[in-house]
Amino acid sequence: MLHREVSAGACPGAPEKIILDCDPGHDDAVAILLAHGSPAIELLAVTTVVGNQTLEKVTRNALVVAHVAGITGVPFAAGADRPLLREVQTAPDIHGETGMDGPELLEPDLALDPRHAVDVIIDTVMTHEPGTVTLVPTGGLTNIALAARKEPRIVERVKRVVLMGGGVAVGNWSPVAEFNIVIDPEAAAIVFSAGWDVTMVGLDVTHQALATPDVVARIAEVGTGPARFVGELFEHFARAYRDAQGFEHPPVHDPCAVAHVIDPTVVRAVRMPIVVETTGTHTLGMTVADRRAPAPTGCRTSAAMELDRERFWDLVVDALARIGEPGAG
Ligand SMILES: [Ca+2]
Repeated sequence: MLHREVSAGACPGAPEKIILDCDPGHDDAVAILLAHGSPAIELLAVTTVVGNQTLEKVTRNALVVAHVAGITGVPFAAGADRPLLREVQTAPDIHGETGMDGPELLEPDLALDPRHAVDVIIDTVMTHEPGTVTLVPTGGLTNIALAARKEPRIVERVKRVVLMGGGVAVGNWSPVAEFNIVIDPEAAAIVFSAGWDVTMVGLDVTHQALATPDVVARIAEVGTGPARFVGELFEHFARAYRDAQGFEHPPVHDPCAVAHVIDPTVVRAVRMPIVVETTGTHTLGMTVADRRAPAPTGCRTSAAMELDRERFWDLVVDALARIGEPGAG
């Protein structure tokens, strides 16, 4: 816990309490590490959802990351193993057969929380002060939608939802739809329209969060086990994104949502109405954003439009440095 003490002077105010709902996933792994290592974040729980790979695989991967980073005392719980209505779609082209191809994935020695992820989300929100817990989904929105339906009081009780997904007029799984939204568009529609404050950290910014060689070098310089693990993740991720989507350097999507919670000036969002297309013939899963200013009174949705790339990677490198070498005392 040394890094928490070191951070005390550098971080004014109490850390933001978050629940990270994810599908690790290379970029989810970095999101977990950023949340764990940042002094501005208190990680209350990590929950998993089918997405990049099957629920079983992404849950195992989440525990692997916890083991690598020495995360203890944080509940990890498995959630939905399929979308609300649709068939399961995974992303082996990007994330490989394990969902986190690249590093050696040692058998994690951590136990899962016995509760369903949806109950962990509900219990955590309901046992904390109203307006103090931020939900940070970085996978499909199945768990979050189910939690909002099972315990509607969480909608006014959470501080806000900051999700990685969607994009303003940009897609990756279709010309107009992003993976996390299109794999469960009905769940996304529930989450975007629930009435809580939703910030969409989408492809508009995450396609700027590229793991370029200078970033890879900075992470390698940290020189610890977790940093080497990220380096090995990025090697696979770079190859996969080049082959599957023609990217010169891979976009590291999910930590952008965590970065927005840490510092909204690093990932800047603009308020605008956003709805999710659930019936379009060619536009299923599109996040339809109305950029006509001004946003109507009472609009509760925002889209991240601008990334301070330098400061974003500073946050990631700093978090890794603070995590240090788990188990090294
Ligand atoms: Ca993800």
